[in-house]
Amino acid sequence: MYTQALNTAETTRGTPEDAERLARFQARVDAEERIEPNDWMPEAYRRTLVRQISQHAHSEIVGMLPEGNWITRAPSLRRKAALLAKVQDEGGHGLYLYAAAETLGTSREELVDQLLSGRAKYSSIFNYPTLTWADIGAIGWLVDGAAIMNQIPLCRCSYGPYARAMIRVCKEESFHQRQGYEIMLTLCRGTPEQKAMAQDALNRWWWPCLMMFGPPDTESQHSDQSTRWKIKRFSNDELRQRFIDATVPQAHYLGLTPPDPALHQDAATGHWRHGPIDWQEFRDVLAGHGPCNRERLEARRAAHADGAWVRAAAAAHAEKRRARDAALAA
Ligand code: BYC
Repeated sequence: MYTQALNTAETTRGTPEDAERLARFQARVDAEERIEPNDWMPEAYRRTLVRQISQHAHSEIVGMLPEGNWITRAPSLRRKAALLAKVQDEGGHGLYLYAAAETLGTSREELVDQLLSGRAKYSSIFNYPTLTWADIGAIGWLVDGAAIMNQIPLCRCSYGPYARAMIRVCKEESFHQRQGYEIMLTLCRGTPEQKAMAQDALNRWWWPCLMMFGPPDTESQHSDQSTRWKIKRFSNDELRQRFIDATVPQAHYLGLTPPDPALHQDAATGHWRHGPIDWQEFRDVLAGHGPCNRERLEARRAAHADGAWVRAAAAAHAEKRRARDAALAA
């Protein structure tokens, strides 16, 4: 339905009416009004949102895998319960986000198909392995910490369904970040071996976390337009800097050192300045050559195949209800 409405709008591209509609749309965005699913929107705005929201949804779903790997090996019942809840939260975030993308006229099946066929992107961070229990602490502290930094501004995104979904997601991410930091704190106050494990996890996750924010501003393709549409409120580099400024003192409190010999605090501004990021590694991971890309997609494909009977049962149930309702209405 929405797609049809949008296609009709697109066919008038270039006419004075279309220019006026575009100007009205931009004025609404500038006035901080929320754009809702039934409102007119430029096709490029719709496509940008479907791209970003679906990549975000895929990231949540694939993001369940590295941590899911440790549910059976969590060191205590309490740790296991918290990790299980966290991974379930991520599944829930994926579902909200797919639902938000569906309000833009795409179907869940289409989006899942894009992920499983390898055509869709998901966050680079989830292509790294979780080798020790400390990685679960590091993911909560750093990956969820980076996600919060990126997602709090998305609560003010111009597209209503995405912005509203982000409010609950951010509340849950904030609990995830705290539980991760608490795991790190426990390890850092433990034996020298446990502290070394925490440092090793920080060494492996630090740089990939900085890459989560996306390419440097000079290379970001979508930032300018997304900022004009108030989908993005801050640039990739601005959010990366905020994350570093918040996280370096937390690392120091743990007695850990980020693996960057060039990291230093700018005396004039107080900002922590980082050394060069290996953007070639980022490009390789995006091109499918990260340490776990293949494993992640295989796991998702297997999960999808294993769930085929659930989809078939749900479809049969829905069909039965439809037939019963039709019989009652007749
Ligand atoms: N990984 O022009 P740019 C989470 C792509 S947190 C992979 O700057 P944009 C979670 C980008 O998509 C992680 N791809 O793009 C946390 C674009 O490719 P296409 C998910 C990346 O959109 C804890 C190209 O590079 N969070 O889920 O303006 C536990 C050029 O980039 C990455 C979100 O998705 C990357 N790191 O800005 C469990 C938040 N970075 O589409 C789960 C919402 C960039 O042209 N997304 N690319 O082929 C965003 O805020 C923005 O999309 C980004 C990129 C900041 C990620």
